[in-house]
Amino acid sequence: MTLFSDLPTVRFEGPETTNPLAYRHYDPDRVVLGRTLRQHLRLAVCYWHSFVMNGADPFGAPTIARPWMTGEPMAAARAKADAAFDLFRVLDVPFYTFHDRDIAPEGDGLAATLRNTRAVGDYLGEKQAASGVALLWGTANLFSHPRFMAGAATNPDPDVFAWSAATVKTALDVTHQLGGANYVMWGGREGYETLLNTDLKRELDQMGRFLSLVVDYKHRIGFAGPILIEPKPKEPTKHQYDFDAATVYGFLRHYGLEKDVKLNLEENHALLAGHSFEHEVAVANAYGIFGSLDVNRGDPLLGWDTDQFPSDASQLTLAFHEMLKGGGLTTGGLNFDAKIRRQSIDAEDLVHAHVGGIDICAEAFLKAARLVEGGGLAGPVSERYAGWSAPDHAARGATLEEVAAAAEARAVSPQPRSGRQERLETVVARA
Ligand code: XUL
Ligand code: CO
Repeated sequence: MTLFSDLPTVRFEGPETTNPLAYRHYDPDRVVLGRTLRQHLRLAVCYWHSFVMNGADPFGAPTIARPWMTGEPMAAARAKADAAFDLFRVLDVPFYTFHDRDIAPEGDGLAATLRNTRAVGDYLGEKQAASGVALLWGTANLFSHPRFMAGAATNPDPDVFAWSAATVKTALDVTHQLGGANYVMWGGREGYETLLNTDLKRELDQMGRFLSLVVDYKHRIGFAGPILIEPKPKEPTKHQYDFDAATVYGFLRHYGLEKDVKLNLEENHALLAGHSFEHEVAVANAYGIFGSLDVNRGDPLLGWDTDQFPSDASQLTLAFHEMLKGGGLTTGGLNFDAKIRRQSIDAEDLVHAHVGGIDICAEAFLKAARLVEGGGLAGPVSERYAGWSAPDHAARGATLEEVAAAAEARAVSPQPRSGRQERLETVVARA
């Protein structure tokens, strides 16, 4: 028996249903743009917020108690896994994600901790085989324990760098063993509070070296999926090194890693960086490093990472539209890196949160697909740039003098043309 045993699997009942635990938009078998919604969306439940989060905040004690939060730690880890896979069954999601510390407890020292990770990894393998649920990505928690307070790869203490390497090696081994489609690295505390105590160039070099070691190892063990960096501009450190998609691309180029590493983009991280979610997806596509999405939202009135479930399709539609323009998801997926609020203490709150979030994703995706199918946006964009197919000076290899001569030879000066923004915004609103 788990907290979710009594709940049936949530099914698609269509937009008219009054059943709160039914999907209105997420019909997993519906075919759009040549693939089913299940194949397009590749939905994933995250372990940490759903099964580890206890509602504690800086002002108060935990509010959320689950059966697996007490007792012998390894038995509790297995009970947590049983409950997790039961929730995946209820939601009918194809994927899940985890940090090593979400699935298994710290042991007494490094070797014991790594043994715990591997042991629960074996147990998760059995759960996957029995359920058909697959691992979208694994990752390592290199930020919660005090040893990581000054960073993991960027720590001034080389022993923390080595400890982190051992931790990632095991998390990647377990992800590989479980057939994980990607491996994620969010730069937890890779950043700084003040330059007064920080050698920024040295820390970037350490981070570049760490990532190179991980990429080399991934190739040696034959892990086929990409390594994904998850950009975030601030929190927990004042200045995170993986600020946004463009910053990470510059970093990857500098250390020669742009072929092996892609991005896991998160909606509210984009907003915290002063970008829209769709901007980050477009930048990743432009550089060929789009990987996966964390689809949790922020709150426009709060300037931090609230990790809320999506509740408004319009916040995702344009990001999904950019994603579709780039060909859609391949190894990546849509991960709910989202948590219920502190007062949502019932297990059923987790179910409602995911059902609502999944439906919002489906609604936004279907709208994005209609925008692609309708061509109402693509046409005007190609028209806008149509002039570039004609002139000689557009040819690659033309020198500055040749481009200048072409401009001087033209009799008329270029004519301004409307950007048609409002017309296009209306196309989106009406899709
Ligand atoms: C933190 C965050 C992480 C990553 C995985 O803001 O998004 O949970 O998704 O480490
Ligand atoms: Co995230």
